[in-house]
Amino acid sequence: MPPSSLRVVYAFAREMYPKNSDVFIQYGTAGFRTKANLLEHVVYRMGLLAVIRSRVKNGRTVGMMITASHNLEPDNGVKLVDPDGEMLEESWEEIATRLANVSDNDLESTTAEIIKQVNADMSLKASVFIGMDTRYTSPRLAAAAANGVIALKGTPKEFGIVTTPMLHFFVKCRNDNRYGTPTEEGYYDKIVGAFKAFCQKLPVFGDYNTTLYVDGANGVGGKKLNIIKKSLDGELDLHLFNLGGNGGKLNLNCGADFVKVSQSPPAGAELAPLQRAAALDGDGDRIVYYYIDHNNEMQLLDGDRIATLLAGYIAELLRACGASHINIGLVQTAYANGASTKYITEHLKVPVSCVKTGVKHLHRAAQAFDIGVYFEANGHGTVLYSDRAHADIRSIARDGVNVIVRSDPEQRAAAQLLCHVADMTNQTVGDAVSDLLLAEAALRARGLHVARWARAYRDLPCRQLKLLVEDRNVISTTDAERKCTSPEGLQTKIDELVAKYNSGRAFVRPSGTEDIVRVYAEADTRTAADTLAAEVAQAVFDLAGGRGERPVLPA
Ligand code: NG1
Ligand code: ZN
Repeated sequence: MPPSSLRVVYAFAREMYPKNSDVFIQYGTAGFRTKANLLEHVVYRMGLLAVIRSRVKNGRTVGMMITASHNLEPDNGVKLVDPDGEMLEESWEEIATRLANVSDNDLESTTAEIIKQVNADMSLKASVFIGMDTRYTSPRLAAAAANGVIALKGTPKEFGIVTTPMLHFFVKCRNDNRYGTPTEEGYYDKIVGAFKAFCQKLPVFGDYNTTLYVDGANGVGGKKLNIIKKSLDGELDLHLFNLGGNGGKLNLNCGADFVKVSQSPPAGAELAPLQRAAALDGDGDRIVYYYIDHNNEMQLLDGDRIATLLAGYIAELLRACGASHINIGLVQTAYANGASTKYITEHLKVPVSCVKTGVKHLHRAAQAFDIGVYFEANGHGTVLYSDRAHADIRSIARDGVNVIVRSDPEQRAAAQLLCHVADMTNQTVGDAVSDLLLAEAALRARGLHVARWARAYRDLPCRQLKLLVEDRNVISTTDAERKCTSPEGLQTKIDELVAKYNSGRAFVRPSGTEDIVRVYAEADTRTAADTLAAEVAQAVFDLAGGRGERPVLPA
């Protein structure tokens, strides 16, 4: 592109998307996320960067999603999606941060430097898919994204309001048409179609029933389920609430994050005891299950629980189809409940690895297995199948030919079910809709009632706290964030506190999405977990420069 036309680009940027704030903004675990009114110039610049990224990837399509996920309505954000439908490569996060923070005067030179640094051939075509959530600020930001793409002569394609995982799916399909068709219909055909095909092979039995209540967090996920609901042919009887009508506010007192962190049911839920229910987050990439027991207490089935359900069922199908050469593993973070890790290793006998918080870490670690199940405790996760696993399962399902043995009709039937399970899975990223269908499929196959699912193991009581400090980056961690290496003395103090409690475990880390430090604690009783969390929070406050009020111990 000749320099003169680039001048126009930056003049336009200054006119339309001036940098109106000096607040430093960082590309974190989930892209940029902050108050929506601080984001227009950032999103415009990310449109520029997306074009550069697409060209570095030889013109393959990349994605931009406008969302702040489970944050409240006034926030918004932008995440970039790589050509395989995965999160933006980590080494580009620093580049994104640099471009987002330069002054308007330096935008032109910095963009030129980046183009040189990443060796982008600016004569290539560039294609960028853009999606957004239901926030009222999203359309303006999506327009800023498209304008950024157009400015560098890329081609934007807007998908309107979609879930984050749908956009990831579209990007992958666009670059690899074997995976599916890059449209909303293509997504439903593949994922919902596989669920229906699965159900046709397995009639409902045992204690499973098809009624499921779903909290849509007043966001996009519930709206998409409302579309899907009509095509389920009675295989699932969805009762949706918190769909954004009646003044319901996005993620306010509802949604997966609220249910998980507050450990209480969402507003708007009217559930009979033992009724199975699920909650999505605002952009439809997280899901947790819950029910109200006979004591009127909520029982939570979080991401760990969904991971164990899926890993257990897939391992069973693998055995049933005689594909013991295909290995399966599970990936968690330090937030996984200790009881789940114990259950997976000792009962399911599936290997577990623990990685740093952030889906990109889990995704990468899951790729080390033939079939890798990964979930964060908060309900974000999926299952990945290697090409070899895919090919072998399909071949057993089709003609019984396996690299190891010739399979019998029962093995073939199990492989066919596993094919449907794989097709139901959005393998690009955690997807609440796909995970819901997967969990329902596994419960149906096992004739399992939600209360019996919950009895597989008992979660250790746990508590998460947030804490303000002067500079959260004074805390550094190691061992998949389970130990901290600074500030001095903090880990020793945490070790002392933990040692006082049965089954005690605690760790602290700076959040990647908020300006806070997160504290996690678990122990054998609710009081012990709450007290340990508060004691650790006090230690952080004292040793890591706490701000505001010192945390208090529970009464
Ligand atoms: P941070 O703020 O870095 O803890 C949170 C979640 C992550 C992940 C990201 C992205 C917890 C404890 N942390 O990250 O798991 O989902 O948001 O949304 O739930
Ligand atoms: Zn989300």
